[in-house]
Amino acid sequence: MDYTIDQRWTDYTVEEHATWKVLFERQVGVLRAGACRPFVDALRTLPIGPERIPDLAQLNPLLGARTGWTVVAVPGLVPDEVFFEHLARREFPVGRFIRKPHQLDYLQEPDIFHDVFGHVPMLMHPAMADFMQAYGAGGLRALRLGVLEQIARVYWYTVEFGLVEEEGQLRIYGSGIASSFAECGYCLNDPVPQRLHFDLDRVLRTAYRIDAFQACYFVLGHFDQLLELARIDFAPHYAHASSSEVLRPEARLPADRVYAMRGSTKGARAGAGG
Ligand code: HBI
Ligand code: FE
Repeated sequence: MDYTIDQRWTDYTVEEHATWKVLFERQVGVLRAGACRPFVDALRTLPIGPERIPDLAQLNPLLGARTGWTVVAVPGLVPDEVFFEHLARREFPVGRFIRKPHQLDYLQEPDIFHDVFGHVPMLMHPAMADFMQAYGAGGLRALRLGVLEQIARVYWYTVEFGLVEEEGQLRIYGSGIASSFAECGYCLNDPVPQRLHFDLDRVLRTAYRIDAFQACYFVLGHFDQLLELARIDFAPHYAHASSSEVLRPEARLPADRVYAMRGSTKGARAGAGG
């Protein structure tokens, strides 16, 4: 049982399509300036628009041709093992349902807006495509090794809440940010959260919040870093993280490379406080 269901696209109501439209239009507005180029370009290429909830069957030919990924519908959250098995097969499970009008700003479970608008554009990127598959295989292994919490942090701080350097600016590629109206501005411009250069060992031991804006974002210098993560053996890194204390997201270490200037990658430096 892999939890996949029929999307039953024709069953979406007029109200549900209208919810999609509200979400889509306000998100495109905030992402025009803040999203990385691959995200924006893929969103333009894919049959994802304001007027209707996307039909997964129409996404798959393009996605498949570009990176070999497919999307499948599921009822909502699926067990970790099932989720990882899908990813390891280059299948991304998409929650079939859409949030209710009173949940526009936040809901805990991934719905079709988060999963399609947030995740699918980056699945068109070859590095993200390989990384997500490796994460699925690595997740199955992490379950056996008892280090699920650690590997989940890598997913959280890349796929869900990752930032990337682009033309000397910070840009959004994480789907948890890209599908959130308020966090798009917050992650780039607010002085409160810290933005640290991505470091695997640092990320493996950094706890995260699921119920508030992130206190810490990790920044890739380049998407090729995801290919490197897809290739390496995490085992020695798990061992290192297991022997270190877990860090709160607000924590700052001497070795952290901090992005000091708001919205800019200028001033990324090691060791600075405050
Ligand atoms: N199921 N549908 C769905 N989507 C997710 O993002 C998801 C999931 N199940 C488990 C899960 N994520 C995470 O807990 C793992 O990445 C650890
Ligand atoms: Fe997600």
